[in-house]
Amino acid sequence: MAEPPGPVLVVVPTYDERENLGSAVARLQSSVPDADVLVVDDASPDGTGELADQLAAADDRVRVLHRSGKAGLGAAYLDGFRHALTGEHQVVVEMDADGSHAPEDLPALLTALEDADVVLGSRYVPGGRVVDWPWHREVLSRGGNLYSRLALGVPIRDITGGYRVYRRAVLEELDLGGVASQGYCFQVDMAWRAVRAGFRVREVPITFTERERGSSKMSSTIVAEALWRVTCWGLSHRLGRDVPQYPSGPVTEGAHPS
Ligand SMILES: Nc1nc2c(ncn2[C@@H]2O[C@H](COP(=O)(O)OP(=O)(O)O)[C@@H](O)[C@H]2O)c(=O)[nH]1
Ligand SMILES: [Mg+2]
Repeated sequence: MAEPPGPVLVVVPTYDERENLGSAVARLQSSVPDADVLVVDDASPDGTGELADQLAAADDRVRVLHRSGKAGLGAAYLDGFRHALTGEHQVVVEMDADGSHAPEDLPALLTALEDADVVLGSRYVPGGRVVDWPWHREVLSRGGNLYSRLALGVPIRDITGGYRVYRRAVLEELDLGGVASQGYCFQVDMAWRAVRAGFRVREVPITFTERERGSSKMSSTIVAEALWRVTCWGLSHRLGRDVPQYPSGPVTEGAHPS
């Protein structure tokens, strides 16, 4: 792994992940020992927040942000990012707690940051894989990606994925207060904002493995929000209110203005 451009913070949103959090953190620490972890828990009824507190008490690299109730993945990440920007971390990672995002893939994502500002872990570029996902989830994911790609006109193969790495400057520059996405379309929103701001966005293959324990928080409300928002963004883009230039290919190399 090439040295990342500074200290790394991995933000892990949790809702009822008590059975998964311990092993996700342990795997992360053996894969990237220097990384710090911020668990963002939405008052999980199963006690994930208390487990996170125990992990934090036992290890300086782990900290916890407790939120008052379930308010969606987007809101949890936004709080996590704001917290990250109060510290010294130069690299901020998004990773699920359920084991779907293999911590063993993180060194490759961090290495790709050498010539990128945002690195997306991608299931749908050559070398990327999905393991054990029910067919309807894969159809939804591939359909969501195809629709987003066509609506927004971005050549990103996996814009909905939630395993990614940001340089601190990206989070500092993007207007996080203007991000209204609550559910999983938060991921599309952030990538779309980064591309429009001219940041270099790269995709790196990952293996995504369906969770073995606990249950998914995906819901029809989350799908509806994504469909609605992506359609609105695409329409305003096509109506010419918002027309960035995109190079083609799986790697989006924007020219950041600075
Ligand atoms: N803090 C917080 N975390 C959430 C929320 N919804 C989902 N998550 C977490 O986000 C990650 C991805 O959710 P998951 O249910 O596995 O989605 P799936 O992989 O698309 O089925 C997991 O770590 C969840 O615990 C939420 O409302 N708040
Ligand atoms: Mg999952």
